[in-house]
Order: sequence, then C-alpha cells, then structure tokens
Amino acid sequence: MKEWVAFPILGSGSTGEERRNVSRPVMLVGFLAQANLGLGYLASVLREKGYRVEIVDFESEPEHILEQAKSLDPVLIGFSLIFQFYIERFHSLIGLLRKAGINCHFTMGGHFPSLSYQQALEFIPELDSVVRFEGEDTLLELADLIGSGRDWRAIRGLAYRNGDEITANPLRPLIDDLDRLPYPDRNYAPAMVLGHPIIPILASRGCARTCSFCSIHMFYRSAPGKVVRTRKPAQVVREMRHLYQERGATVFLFQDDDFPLFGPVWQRWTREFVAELYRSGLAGRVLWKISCRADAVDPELFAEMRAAGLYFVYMGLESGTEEGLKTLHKEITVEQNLRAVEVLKKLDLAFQFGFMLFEPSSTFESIRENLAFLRAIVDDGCVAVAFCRMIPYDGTPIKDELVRTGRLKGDVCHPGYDFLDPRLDRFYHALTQVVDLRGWIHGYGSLSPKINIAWSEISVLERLFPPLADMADYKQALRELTKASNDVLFQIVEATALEFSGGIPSRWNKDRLDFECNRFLDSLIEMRDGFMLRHQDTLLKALHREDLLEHACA
Ligand code: B12
Ligand code: SF4
Repeated sequence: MKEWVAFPILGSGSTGEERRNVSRPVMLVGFLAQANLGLGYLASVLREKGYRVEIVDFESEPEHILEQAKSLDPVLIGFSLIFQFYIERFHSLIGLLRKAGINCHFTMGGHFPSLSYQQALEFIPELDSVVRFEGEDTLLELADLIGSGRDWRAIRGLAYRNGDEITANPLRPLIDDLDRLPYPDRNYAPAMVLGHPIIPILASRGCARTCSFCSIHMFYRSAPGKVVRTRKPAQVVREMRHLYQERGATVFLFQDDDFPLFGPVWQRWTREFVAELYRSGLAGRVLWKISCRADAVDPELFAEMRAAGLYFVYMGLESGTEEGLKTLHKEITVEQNLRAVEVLKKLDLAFQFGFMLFEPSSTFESIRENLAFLRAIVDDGCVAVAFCRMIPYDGTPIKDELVRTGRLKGDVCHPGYDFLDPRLDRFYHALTQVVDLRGWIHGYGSLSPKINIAWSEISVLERLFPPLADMADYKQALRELTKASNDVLFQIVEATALEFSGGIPSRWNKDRLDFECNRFLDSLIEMRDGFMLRHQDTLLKALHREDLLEHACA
C-alpha cells in the first residue's frame, strides 16, 4: 500500500499542499570510511519527512550494492562523489546497476559533480541528474516529485540530461540557518581511540579564504548565499551533549574546513562555544579536534580552547617559502606559519599539518627551502613529517591557471602538470619510485600516520585517563623514533634532489628504505603496545571495563 503525506514542495514555486509518497525508500551510496557527514545530513533530512533511507558503502562489493538496489527498489539512488578521482569507479558501479536493470532515477552530488556537472553527466551517461552544492533541500524535492510522479525538471540546484543537451537550473541558495537541519544520521559503529568513540561533527560550513588549490571555497562560493555559516555555539554543544549521553561520545572531530576562529567575530564565536562547554558540564569530559589555518592560532584563545578540551589541531601550512605560499594563494607568511607551530608547542597541543612540497612553482631551491622549514618545525620529534604534491582539482583557480598556461596534463581521475624545470619531474618520479610514499607517508598503515596516531593517543591518555607512571619515558622514546624517521625521510629527499640537480648519485634505494621503514614500524609497535600492556589495568579500570581485564588475566 502506498503511503501519502501532505507536504509543501520546497522552493519550486508550488502553491498549496501537494502529496508526498514515501512508500519507496531512498538509497544513498558513498564513501563511508571514518563516517560521512554529508550523507548523514541528507539521510536525516529525508527521514524527518518520512522516507526510509538506506546508506550503502561505496567500498562494498558492487554485487552487494546491486543486491541492495534490487531488494530496496528505491525511488532514486543518490551517489556521493566527494573525491574527484573516484569518478571512474563510480562510473563502473553505476553502469553495472543500469545494465542489471535498476531503472530508478540516478542522481549524484558532491564537490566534483557540483562544480563540473557537465563533465560528470558526460562521463557517466547513466546518470539522470546532478544535485549541485548543498544537497539537503534539492534531494528532498527530487525524491518528492519523482515519488509522486510529477515533473522534477524545474527543481532549483539541479542539472540534468535533456536529450542531447545538459540543462542546469538556477542554483538554490546555501542553507542559511544550519541549525534548522536535524542532526546527521550516525547509524554506524564509530571508530575508537583507546576505548573512546570518535564522532565527527560540524560547527560551520564554508570557508572565507581563497587558497588557489582548494575546491572547498569554490564549492561554497559558487552557490548563492552566505559563504560561511556558523551554527549557534549552544546548538553545537547541545548536539555534543546528546552524543555524549546517547552514544558515550567523548572525542569529537570537527570537520569544518576552517574552524570559526579568525577575526574578532569568530573569536567571539569560539569563546562562546568554550563557555557553552563549561555551562553544559562537557568541559573536562570530552576532547575535540579542529582544522584551521596558521594565522588563526592565537595564544590566549588556544589556551582557553585547550583547557576546554581541544586536544588536536590540524593546520594547512602547505609551504615554507614565500613564493610557494603566493602560488597557493595562502595569504599568509612563512613567519606566521612558524609562529603558529611555536604557539601550539608552547601550549603542548598535539598537531599535524598539510604540506605541499611539490606544487607548480616548485624549483630545487624551493624544495631545499621547504625541507629546511620542515626540519625546523619537526626537529624536536613532536610530529612525523608528511608532505604531498599539489593536485589540480576541478573548479580550482590553480587548475584554471594550469589550463591557461597549457600546463595541465592527465585526465579527470589523474589531473597533473609538469614542473617548469624538467629535472624536477625526473626527481619527483625517482623519489616516488624509491620512497613508497603510500608506505611511508600516506595511507592508514603507513609509518608517518602510525607515528602520528601514537602521538594523538598520548594526548587522549593525558587528558582522559589517570596519570601513567612512565609516560615521560614513553614520550621521550616516541620523540626519538619520530626524529629518526623524519631524519631518514629528509635524507632521502635531499639525496635524491642532489642526484637530479647536481649529478651526485644517491645511496638510497628501495630495498634499503623498505628495511628502514619496517625497522621503524617494528620499534613503534613494540614500544606502543608494550606501554599499553604495562598499563592495561589502569586503562581498563578508567574505562570501567574491568570485565576485559578478567579476560586478559584468565
Ligand atoms: C571529512 C573529510 C574526509 C574524511 C572522511 C570522508 C567522508 N567519508 O566523508 C577522510 C579523512 C576519510 C578524508 C579523506 C580524504 N580526503 Co577528505 N575531506 C573531508 C572534509 C574535510 C569534510 C567532508 C564533510 O563531512 N563535509 C561536510 C558535508 C556536510 O558536506 P559534503 O560532504 O560536501 O556533502 C554535501 C554536498 O557535497 C552534497 N552532497 C554530497 N554527496 C552527495 C550525494 C547526493 C546524492 C546529493 C544529492 C548531494 C550530495 O550534499 C551534502 C550535504 O549538503 C572535506 C572537505 C569538505 N568541506 O567537504 C574533505 C575533502 C572531501 N577531502 C578531500 C581529499 C582530497 C581527501 C583525500 C584524498 C586526502 C588525502 N590526500 O588522502 C582523502 C581521500 C580518501 C580516499 N578514499 O582515498 C578533498 C576532495 C577534493 C576533490 N575535489 O576531490 C576535500 C574536498 C578537501 C579539500 N580541501 O580539497 N576526507
Ligand atoms: S585550503 Fe582550507 S583555508 Fe584554504 S580555502 Fe580551502 S578550506 Fe579554506
């Protein structure tokens, strides 16, 4: 039997009440590792209006996704493409579903399809439409109209295939009041750190800055409406309190691109947020992590935030040269980057940073300068160094510039560029052949991320557990290991650079490096696991999990 409910059609100029048919569910497919707030919000908005929503992990077997689609018989399937380089994989999944006879409406949202809707619809001919920019209201309207058999083609914020043409409707303004949205669906088992659930959350959407390599600010700037919207501090804390009480959430990851911190208005926002944490009794009971820029790191404000539970900071430093910062349009100086790191260290706040050692203006000189910068900030072994090559994502000013200067190479899944000095291309290639960047720097099982996880665990141990006797020794040992591993990485990059700039052969090869990498990983695991085992009684008691202790002893 069909279920019909009365509803006003959102924003398409409809007058009066229409009928909503919620008898068929909506299926959403996306990347779910470490949770997905975008899909969570879409699902909760639809559910609030009576729809059954199934969120399916894009990483599960395509046959499993097909089975789900067959058994659900959804009114539409929404695909979430937030990582541009996944488009080929989405294409093959969507093609498979269509070939197998799934004939409901297929739509897609996320950064790439929003900014490059034409390419997305051309690349994936099986797609019927693209929901551009923030998707909550547009997706709901799409489901409503399709479900009730009405014409959906006039929906604001939608681009769709119209015969051989592609039509893009006028855009829908960004959501003005984020607090009107229900809390995002979080119907999953959260990741844990030392027995504490980690929950992602948003305090704001959008970013006021204009870094040339970033698709975020272009995403929020391209739609009408206010680029940055902050929630009310009291509402954010209410959500945290709800998660604390209902899910036992103690570690919150703010996924805001740029936590509201910069300038007097947002500093006031953060102070109010901190005050709310105290008012609600959460300060001292929960930890939270933010991402921000270096120029927002104010010593006094960060000291207050630290006292209220801030335990980890991710900063996009991106470059240690003035020229690089200019190319990346960071509107910040090397001095400001250095100062921010110094402030965090003085406050004993754990941090990590984004760094683009390779970008389109790179030269051997800039690589040297950047390595000197990196050495300076990590010389005390407080964080494992990581760096990457800038990728020119669609919709970004730097990609447009590379197109304009005829330097853009590759395709939508592997966008790239050559350096101005061809020796640098050979250097980069050789470096990635010798250093398996995925084994050392990137990827969850790699050395640098593993070391940094150990550091973030220490912040949790120091803030959520009773004092542990040999913590100082453990920290010192981890610092030495971090220093040694950073040093090997620096040596390799420097030696490889010298080989290609000065013809001096490098003595590093892949075997030697793999040996070093594994040696570091082995010592890390031994050191970290040894420490945890020594303290497991105290840790389990603090978590009220003595039952596990009995198990361990038996
Ligand atoms: C959290 C996060 C992660 C997390 C979790 C991702 C997840 N499962 O959600 C982790 C840590 C895993 C991650 C990893 C990476 N990330 Co990331 N990540 C983010 C971040 C900071 C927040 C995502 C978020 O929660 N946003 C808030 C929600 C509400 O917004 P949203 O996701 O955009 O969803 C809205 C709309 O896009 C739209 N929408 C989205 N999907 C759909 C689907 C449908 C059907 C509809 C209708 C609408 C719709 O509606 C949603 C609600 O309004 C974004 C930046 C950002 N602001 O989005 C980067 C971002 C998505 N990441 C990015 C990148 C590059 C990466 C990495 C490659 C980094 C790296 N070097 O390793 C990896 C890739 C992982 C992999 N699989 O290989 C880039 C993607 C760039 C691009 N154009 O491709 C972004 C945009 C950051 C940036 N500054 O450039 N990431
Ligand atoms: S990189 Fe960060 S600060 Fe720069 S525009 Fe993007 S989100 Fe904003």
